[in-house]
Amino acid sequence: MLHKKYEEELKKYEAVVSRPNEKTEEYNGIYDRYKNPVLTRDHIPLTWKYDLNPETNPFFMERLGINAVMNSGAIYLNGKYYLVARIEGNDRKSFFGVAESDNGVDGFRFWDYPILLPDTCPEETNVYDMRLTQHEDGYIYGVFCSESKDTSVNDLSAAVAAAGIVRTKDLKTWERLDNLKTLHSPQQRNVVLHPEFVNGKYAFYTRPMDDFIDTGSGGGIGFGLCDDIEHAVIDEEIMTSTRKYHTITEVKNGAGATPIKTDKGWIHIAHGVRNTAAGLRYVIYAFATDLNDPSKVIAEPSGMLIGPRGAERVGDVSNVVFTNGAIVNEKNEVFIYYASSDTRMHVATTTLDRLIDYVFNTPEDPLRSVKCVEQRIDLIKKNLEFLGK
Ligand code: M1P
Repeated sequence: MLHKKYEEELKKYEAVVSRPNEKTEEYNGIYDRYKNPVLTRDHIPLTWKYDLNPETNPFFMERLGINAVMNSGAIYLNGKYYLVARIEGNDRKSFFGVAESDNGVDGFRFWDYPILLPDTCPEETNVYDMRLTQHEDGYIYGVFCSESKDTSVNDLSAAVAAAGIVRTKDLKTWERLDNLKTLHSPQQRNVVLHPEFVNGKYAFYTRPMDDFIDTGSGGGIGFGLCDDIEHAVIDEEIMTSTRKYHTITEVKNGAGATPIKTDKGWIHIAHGVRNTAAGLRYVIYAFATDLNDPSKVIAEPSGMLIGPRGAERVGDVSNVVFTNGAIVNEKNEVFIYYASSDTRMHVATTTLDRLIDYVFNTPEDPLRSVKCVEQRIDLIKKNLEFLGK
């Protein structure tokens, strides 16, 4: 017989996963936010946390609790919306699970089991933040952070970040390939595979780092080519969107969603980090690169696209929004999936036309206050003239 608490908790779980979502009233003309997160720790099936047998779990206790559900890769397949979420157990270790929805804004349910990646890296301690790329070679690739202890220094917290690579055709069977090697960057995180071959090669957006937390000499989001995806090695990394003084990317930035192809260029939705007295602040920004040379930035709107607001500002790592997945469906509706404060997942929706307009017609950051005021006065002047004042 099942524990009576099971029925109660199951009802709560069903209420959360079947809760309809709706847009908030916040308006900016660029995208809509939603009232409810799309995935939280409460979306984790009870079977992942409890031992349901009253003989071995008489108090109906969580045996393997879940702390957070966040940074998710996203893909649209056969009319369904899939998130490959980063799920963090109470033990701090992250792993991946597939959640599926019919409409992309609510009803996300995890499949019965999380993803068990092939255990090919004995030194790997933690995995997180998978980016999904439907590549023109026919595979869906997942590129994620593979974290190991840094044994070269006498510091218990020292770690090394590398880009792990897996591939699949159905999100069920995953083949693990060699981790990406970048010959001139000691560490890598936030690596994204470009969906098309570039000059006949696989192309990656990278994030060169000297250290696990500090990017050090890493100047921004890099780009590099490799011949063999099964043993991927990048020699030269060139810079795309760079870090800039006194901007939202001053401390670091990193590629997010797999770039979206449009008539005007590849649209990238990435994250930028600045430092504050309250700690690092992560926001989401966008830029575009050339269709024929996806490393060449051709537009970069000023400032952030999405910043942490309201309840999003609070969580395990507060004042953070982070994206590693977006979907464009056949109606050219765009779903930007983002996590807040390393705790839960949200969606912001827009259309491809709006996103293109935002990326290509929003002025660039002029980098100095006086120039920003001139930029704004120019806008006000045009508006007042338009209003006949
Ligand atoms: O805690 C905020 C984010 O920090 C890291 O991002 P970055 O590599 O740019 O510093 C990542 O670990 C990410 O998972 C996390 O959300």
